[in-house]
Amino acid sequence: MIDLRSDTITRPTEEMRKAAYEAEVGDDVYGEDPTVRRLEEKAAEMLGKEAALFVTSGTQGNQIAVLTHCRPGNEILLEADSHIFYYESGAVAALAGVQTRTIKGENGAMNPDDVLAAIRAEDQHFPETGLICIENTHNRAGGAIVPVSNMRDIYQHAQSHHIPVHVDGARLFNAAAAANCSIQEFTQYCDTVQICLSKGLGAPVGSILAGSEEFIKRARKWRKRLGGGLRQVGIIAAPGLVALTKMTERLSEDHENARFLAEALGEVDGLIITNSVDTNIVVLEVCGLGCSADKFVAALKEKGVLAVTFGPTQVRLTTHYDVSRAELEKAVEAIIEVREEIKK
Ligand code: TLP
Repeated sequence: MIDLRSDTITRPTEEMRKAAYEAEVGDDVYGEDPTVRRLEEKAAEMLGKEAALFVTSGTQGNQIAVLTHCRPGNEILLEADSHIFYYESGAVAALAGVQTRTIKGENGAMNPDDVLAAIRAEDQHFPETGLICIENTHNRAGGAIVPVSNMRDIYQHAQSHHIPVHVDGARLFNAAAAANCSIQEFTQYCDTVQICLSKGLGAPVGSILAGSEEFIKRARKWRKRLGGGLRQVGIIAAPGLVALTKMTERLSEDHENARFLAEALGEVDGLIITNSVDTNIVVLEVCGLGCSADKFVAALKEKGVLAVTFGPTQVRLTTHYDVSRAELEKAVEAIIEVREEIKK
């Protein structure tokens, strides 16, 4: 199978497996796991923040951020198609007791003026705006990069109202690689950031939440409350360290591969690429074939290619280090065959 469902599906590299095997461990709830400590220190340094926390998943990192920044009854501002709003099972309502106010962005980027206008004034009728969330790269916008200038403008508005900014940076290293800049260009314009080790960076498990010392101290408590305080967890932090230190440099290969897919498929009659293909995601519109995304994805599976539906007639293809150019060439052939069969 050629698996283009997500960059989450990668299996750990040999180096990661070896690092897991050899990891020096201790009880991390006692703060005694040296590998976790190294990972957290390295992540904080790379992200330009005082401290970092190793968490089990991107969702857990985002939820801990919301729980730590907000109080029940707060309102959070976030993009209308953001992962926290769209794909986290309503967790911010269920866990943090906050309400969401969504802002429709363009290519995943909220207009800073819209964000400013949505910040609540002091009034007993209104919820307090507790947090602004930015997603970069933006998944449902097809891996689009939210520009540094956009983050800067939102951050300035937020600061002038004393509202924290959290970045869901599950794929922020993809943004930095594609924009050819340091990740700190982006993270300078947020208070906290969550990055995933288990997406493009290929680790089997884990995310990082970074912010100030004081924030991470409180976040650690929320992680414990959620049952995320783990013990000899160096065994999974070790592959995470490999991900962070060895896998960021190669992300542009995934981006080139996504462009290859987009160019090859963009020429096929009846298929439209709807995203800007900034990074490792290609979104295919199949309505021109008169079929649903479900039908298209099922037919593609018969040909040995896995993709996910991304809307009623949209299909997402994601490149990652476990898929080669040769496999992508085969995937293009399979997609063309499926198109021909559906057209008949
Ligand atoms: N995204 C997954 C699915 O949940 C949709 C994927 O295959 O793309 N933030 C962003 C921007 C994400 O794309 C994801 C995962 C997460 C957070 C959550 O990460 P995990 O899966 O580790 O909880």
